[in-house]
Amino acid sequence: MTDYDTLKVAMKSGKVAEVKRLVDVFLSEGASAKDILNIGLLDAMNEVGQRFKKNEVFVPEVLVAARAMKAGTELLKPHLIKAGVQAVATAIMGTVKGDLHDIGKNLVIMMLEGAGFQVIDAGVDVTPEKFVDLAKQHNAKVIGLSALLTTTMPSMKAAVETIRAAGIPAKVIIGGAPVTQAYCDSIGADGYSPDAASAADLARSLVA
Ligand code: B1M
Repeated sequence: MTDYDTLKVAMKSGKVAEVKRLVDVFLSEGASAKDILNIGLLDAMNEVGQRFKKNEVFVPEVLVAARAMKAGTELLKPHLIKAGVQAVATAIMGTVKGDLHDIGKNLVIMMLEGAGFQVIDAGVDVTPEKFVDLAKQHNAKVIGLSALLTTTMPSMKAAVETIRAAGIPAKVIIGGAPVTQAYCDSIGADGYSPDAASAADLARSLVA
């Protein structure tokens, strides 16, 4: 029998082909897709996230682990659908209007996916109206806003105001290098986190 530790090690070191091979072996041995996802892939991704938070690993390590997780998840998808396994919730994630930085946003997306969310990537330079439209369309429970420029922080405020005015019940979380908890409080967002792993923890706690 294959063991989950072997799968976790392969995932944490970003070995895409090995992760795919092990997922196939687990499936052929009769393991449930839900266990492979939760005990193997999500646990490993969570560990990478926690180590990233403590500066024990850095962006490249997170990116390779996330790529391996994606490859494993793709193989599990049809089995998860058949077994009726649902995502924790849907989250919309985008960089706010006027801002084209997307590396941090993409990391947050990976961590959210690692935490079991279905994530709709709204992209960069996202208008408040687009956040509202996507949240309605996908019945989102979380909307994540990223900004890297002091000049685009006001776009976060505009997004929060537009989302509230439209009556969208989703929790709005914000982050990005210039963003602070004080700014979050001042614009009435539901939460701030300084890094991608904490963003996933925050999102999970807000929908719990
Ligand atoms: Co830009 N840029 N840039 N840039 N750029 C910065 C941000 C800057 C600090 C550089 C500097 O001057 N030292 C500066 C901003 C100054 C300020 O406003 N305070 C700056 C500037 C001025 C600009 C331009 C205006 C430059 C110009 O054209 N004159 C221009 C603006 C374009 C625009 O957006 N309209 C510009 C353009 C660019 C590039 C296109 C060249 C490129 C972006 C490429 C891309 O994203 N695809 C770029 C880059 C790469 C940077 C730096 C070098 C790196 C940013 C990055 O990706 N960091 C940056 C300087 C620096 O940070 N050293 C800089 C890595 C990433 C993982 O971190 O995005 O902070 P970050 O995400 C973190 C956390 O912040 C958090 O999680 C992530 C990881 O844990 N986080 C969240 C992010 N979003 C979150 C959301 C959450 C929670 C956490 O909840 C939803």
